[in-house]
Formats: sequence, structure tokens, C-alpha cells
Amino acid sequence: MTPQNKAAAGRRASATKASDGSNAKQQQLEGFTVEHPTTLTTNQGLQIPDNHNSLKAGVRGPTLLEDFILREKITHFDHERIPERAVHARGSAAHGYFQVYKSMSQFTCADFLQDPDQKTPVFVRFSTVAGSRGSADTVRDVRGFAVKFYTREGNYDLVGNNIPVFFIQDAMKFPDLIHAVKPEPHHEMPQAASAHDTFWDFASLMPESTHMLMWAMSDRAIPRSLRMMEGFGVHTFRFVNSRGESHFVKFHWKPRLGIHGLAWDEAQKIAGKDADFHRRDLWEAIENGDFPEWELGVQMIPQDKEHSLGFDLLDPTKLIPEEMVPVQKIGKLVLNRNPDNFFAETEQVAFHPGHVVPGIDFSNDPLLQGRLFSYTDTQISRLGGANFHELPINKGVCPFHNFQRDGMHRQTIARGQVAYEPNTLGSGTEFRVDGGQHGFQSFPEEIDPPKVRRRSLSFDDHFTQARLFFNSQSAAEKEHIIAAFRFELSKLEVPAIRQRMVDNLAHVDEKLARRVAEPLGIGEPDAKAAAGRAGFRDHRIELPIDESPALSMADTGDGSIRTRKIAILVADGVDSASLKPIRDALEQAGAQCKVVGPRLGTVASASKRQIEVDMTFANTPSVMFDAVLVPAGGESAAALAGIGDAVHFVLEAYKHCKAICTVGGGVQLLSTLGIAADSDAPAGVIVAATPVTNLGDATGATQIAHDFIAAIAKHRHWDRVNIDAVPA
Ligand code: HDD
Repeated sequence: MTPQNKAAAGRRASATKASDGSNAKQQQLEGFTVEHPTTLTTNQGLQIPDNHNSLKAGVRGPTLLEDFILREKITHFDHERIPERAVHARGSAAHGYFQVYKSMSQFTCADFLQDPDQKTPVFVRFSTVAGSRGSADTVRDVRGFAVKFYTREGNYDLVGNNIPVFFIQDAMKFPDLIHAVKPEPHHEMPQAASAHDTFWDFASLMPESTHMLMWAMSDRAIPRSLRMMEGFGVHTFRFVNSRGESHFVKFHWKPRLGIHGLAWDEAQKIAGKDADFHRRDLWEAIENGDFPEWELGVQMIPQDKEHSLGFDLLDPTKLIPEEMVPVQKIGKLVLNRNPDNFFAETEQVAFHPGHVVPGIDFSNDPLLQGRLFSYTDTQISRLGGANFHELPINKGVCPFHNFQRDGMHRQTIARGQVAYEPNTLGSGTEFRVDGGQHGFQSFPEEIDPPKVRRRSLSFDDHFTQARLFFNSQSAAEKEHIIAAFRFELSKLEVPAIRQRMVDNLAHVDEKLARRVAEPLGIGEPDAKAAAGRAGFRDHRIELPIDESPALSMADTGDGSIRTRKIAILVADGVDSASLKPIRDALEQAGAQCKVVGPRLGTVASASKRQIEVDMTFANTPSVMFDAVLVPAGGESAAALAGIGDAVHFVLEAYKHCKAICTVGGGVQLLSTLGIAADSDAPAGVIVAATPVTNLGDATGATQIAHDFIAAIAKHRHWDRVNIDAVPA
């Protein structure tokens, strides 16, 4: 067994031992997994004698059509690819479990929300929306957050995003939205990017998209890690309890590690340096035992309070501010096992908002209603037929049976004469299902309206919540939003689209619109012009709040630095005595330290000790790290100052507002780079000019480590001034 196989087997063994229900899916999957073979056979089991040579008429002759072994192998290869998802093609996934904190029976009869001792297995797939399957992870985009709960009553899929609102109000516009954001159809450019004419042409003509655009231009759309983003069910759903009483419900996933973003410049660079950045981060965290965790939160509104919010809870471009209806944390999600096979699991998993269980129901949100059609339909085309529910990753852990039959790739072997209902031939007694009281019961909402192809007037406020979002951001977050709009709109070839967009933004915030417009070579934002255009709606709703602190990413998380990546920059002459206690403290706090040097192997410390180098300046840039430590050692610091890549490393980390700690001789490096290295050191820059000898003592080092850890825990020091002047 290879080391990977051994590790995977170990993980599986421990997973299958659990007795709290969390192992049900893993046990089922065991029946489908295979290990690497020691002999090769054909798909029919025939041993293959030679896997290098085809059957020929003489050693130099043509290959014979008779060679069924060659044909089988090549034919299978020719058909290895399936269509990628129409949206959310690029994704990464993991197994885990969900556990409710206390019974939710007062609100819902969903079985998996009743017993705090029960763990429900889950499979969670995160994704970007616009890019192809092989596109980069860190592009500016919405992230999909799709959770499949394998419950005892059937699969429940919560197919959400990391942004709580959507671009459009009605599913009728979904194909238009996606056609606009995908690469332009004549030349298939740009890949995985919204910064092009067709997206903003559409968005500027659809003012209902304004609220979500504000989110998409914020750092939410460039997450530091999939483990550090929120998730939302977006639509209003329904909880229904065993008495048939309904509450409207909004779902939230709150990450334990807080909500953190990358710098835009950093995100673009990572896309080239490590296109798999988020996938790798998720995989490695789980392999290292740092299991990502979220809490499930719900906002509940009793059925009879449907119209109490001032805006329409059926409108998916609106959120319910947490200050109006608090989020109750009702359970936790833990991801603790990587998939065994990407294609079989992550690629073949098929989500559908219509996969619900008793106790959870839909609202009349017209976007949700359209989704209820789309997902099964797309799986049939993507996975090659109607039996995709039989694929191992999609199969429920509870029994399922009906009289649906046949179709491509059917796995189940249904016994007996009968494939219809009602019948008397099947079970021996009359079998009939109609009007039963058990199983899934749709909430009997009373509806008696005329058929109309129109939108409710209550959907007609497109700006109030966009404004609320903007008002709720920290100063730095506002600047990032302005910069993102500027970047995206500056990429457009048609100035009229830029103008239309800033005209719309003037209805969110005059100053925001003017700041965005400044470098774009267009006129002043013209709110009146926007108001005169087709599709413009501004029937303002009154909100009881002007700001919602919960909409900001600032100061979120548990304050720990667990899983944060720290680069330790070294060259010959580094002071190993002062380095060790700082490194130990960082690792004890859960950070991962990597030594980056001029070459692989070792460097020699000032005291002639050999220090292992993990990475080189040439193969690993600063954007792979959260923080930088330049240890003491005058000779080492002088050498680093002479290495262009090392200088760039520090400057770039500084520009991206990361915590930087320089000690002893390392401090000189900062001064050389023009960064204040005295008592005026910028936020997040820890300068310990203490003589090297003193740093060997534990107290000095502990204080430095303490300050450095506190700076890393803040994630980024976005208020660092003048970073635009930094040449990196
Ligand atoms: Fe969708 C995939 C989330 C609106 C049609 N969607 C898909 C995935 C996520 C979402 C996370 C990827 C699931 C996976 O990992 O396999 N979609 C959303 C959210 C929406 C939304 C949060 C709005 C609130 N989607 C939406 C509409 C439609 C679709 C309005 C069509 C009417 N979505 C699809 C799809 C996909 C999909 C084409 C592509 C692959 C798939 O379904 O399985 O059917």
C-alpha cells in the first residue's frame, strides 16, 4: 500500500468506527471503493499480458483491428470527459458531519434537526461560478456553498452561496445573467472574470443587480480561504413543524475562523502562482487535522409576520438584517475527510434545491421556483441520464424505492412483476398511495390569484439595501469596493456602459459613484439619467436601521491564528537562537511556519548550525503566506537585502497589509526598503531591535511572539497608509 493509500485507509477506518450516525455515508461508500491493483485486467476481468504494445501484423506492421484490449482501453479514454457544470464548474469538496445543538421540534419536524446526539453525514462542495473547471481559484467571483445532508429521511441539499442575495429576482433572467458573465461568445474571453463589457452591459441595465454587485465588489468575492467565508441559503425557505405550523427561514453558515479576504493584487497574483490555492488550502487543512467548522444559523419569521419587514422576503435581492431578526445558531458543520476520488465524488455529486425533507419547504421566491426545475434537468445532461441518484456520492443512506424504471446506466435490480401503482400483484395485498398523512407534506398555503406574467411591486426597491451594505462597511472595506468597481469598469471597452453603471451607483451613494467615476474617463455620475432608463425602480422602503455591523467582515473570527501560514526568511548567518522561541510560539498557536531561503537544503546560522530550508524565493512568493518573519542576524539580513526576490517578498507582504516581524539585524532590512522601522512602525509591523543576545532569553522572545501573534490574528492591516507607493 502506498503511504497515501495507508493514510486514506486509516481515515476510513476511524470514520467507520463512529456510532453516532456520522459514518452512515462512509460505510455505504466503502462498498464502492477499490484499491490500486497489482495485476491489470480488461473491464471484463481478463488479465492483460502486455500493457505497452498493441497487437500488430509483425513487429513493424500495422495494428490489428482485432486488438480488443487496445480498443477497450482507447475507447474508454475517448469517453473519459463529461460536460462540466453550466455554472459552478470549478469546485472542491469534502466530507463531514452536521450536528444540531438542541431539538428544533418547535419549528421543524426535520429529523436531522431533532437530536443533539445524532450526527448527520454531509458532503460539501465549494465553487466559483463563472470559470471553467480548470480555472483559477482566487478570481473575483461569488462562491458556491452547497451542502448535501445524508439524512435518515432522504437527502437534503442546501445549495447556497457565500453572498446572501442574488443578482436577479426571477429565474427567467438566469440564462441571460450567465451568458453575460461567462466568456464572451465570439472569442471565449475572458476566463473566470466579470471585468468585461457583456457582464456590465447586462448589470447596468438591470438595476435589481445593484445590491449583489456591492457584495461582489467587496472582499467577500476574493476569500482568503474557503474555510473563512460565510454561506447563505439566499432564498427564504420554510420550516414546518409536526402540527403543520410554518415559519419562514433564512439559513446562514458562520465560519469559526471568521470572514477574511485577500488583497485584490494578491488574488490576481495567486491565480498565476497557484491556481489551486483554495483547493489546496482546504485539502491540507483537513489532512493536517485542522477540520474546518461552521455554525448553522437561522433567522425565523412566523408565517403571520410575512409582511412585517417593510420589504418582501420573497425577493432574493434582499436580506434580512441580523439587527432586525437575530441569527440563532442551531448546530455545527465539521469537514473532516477529503474525498478519495475527485471525479467520483466532487465532480459527480449532484445538488438540487428541490431535495428537501419533511419539515423544510419552499417559499414562492420566483428565483427559487425556477431553480426547482433547473437542477434535475442539468444533471441529466451532465451525468448522462436520469439515474444519477444511483451514483455512490448521490445515493441516500435511507432506503428509497418507487416504480421509476430503466434509463441509462441503471444500477438497481428491481425484482418482481410489478412496476406500477396501484397494484395487487406486487406485495400480495392491494397497494395504493393517495392522500396519505405520512411522508413529505407540502405546506398548504392558500393561493387563489389570477395567472400573471408580472413582478410584484413589493420587489421594486433596488437601492436601499445596497446602501445599507455600503454604509455598514469599515473605511477600508469601502475603499476596496471603490477600487474593485474602478478596476472592473476600467476594463470595459465601451465608455457608455461605465457611465450607465456609475449613474446607477449614484442611487446607492453619491460619493461612492463619484469616487468610482474619477479615473474612468467618463462624465459625472448622473442619477437622473439612471432614473429615466427602462427597468429602473426606486419605490423606496424604510428600514429601521442605517447600518448593519453584521454585514462587515472586519473583526470577525475567534482571534486565533490556527492554520495561518508564516514565512521565515533566512540566509547564511541567521541567528537561530532567537528564531527558535518565536517559531515555537507561533507553532504552538497553531500557525504553520515555512523557512524560505535562497536555496533548498540548509543555510548555516551565525553559530554554525544548519537550518532546514523548505522553500526558495524563486519557487514561493509572499502571496502564499499570511505573515513574514525576518529573524535576527546581521549577515543574513544583509544577504537578504541583496536578493531581489527576497526584497520583493517583504515589500509585497507589506503592500498586502500582512503582519511583518523583524528582529535584531532583520530590522535593517526594513529600513533599507524604506519602511519605518522605529517607534513609528506602521500597523502590523513588529520591530524588535533588541540586541541579539537578549533575544536568546525566553522573555524577550515571548513578548515579540506575543505581539506578532496579535498582529497576525487581525488578519490584515488594511489601514496601512501609502501602500500604493510600494513598488511590488
Ligand atoms: Fe444555481 C449550480 C447556487 C440560482 C441553475 N447553483 C449551482 C451550484 C450552487 C448554486 C452552489 C453548484 C452546486 C454544486 O456544487 O454542484 N444557484 C445557486 C444560488 C442561486 C442559484 C445560491 C440563487 C440564489 N441556479 C440559480 C438559478 C438557476 C440555477 C436561478 C436556474 C434557473 N445552478 C443552476 C444549474 C447548476 C447550478 C445550471 C449548474 C450545475 C448544477 O446546477 O448542478 O442548474
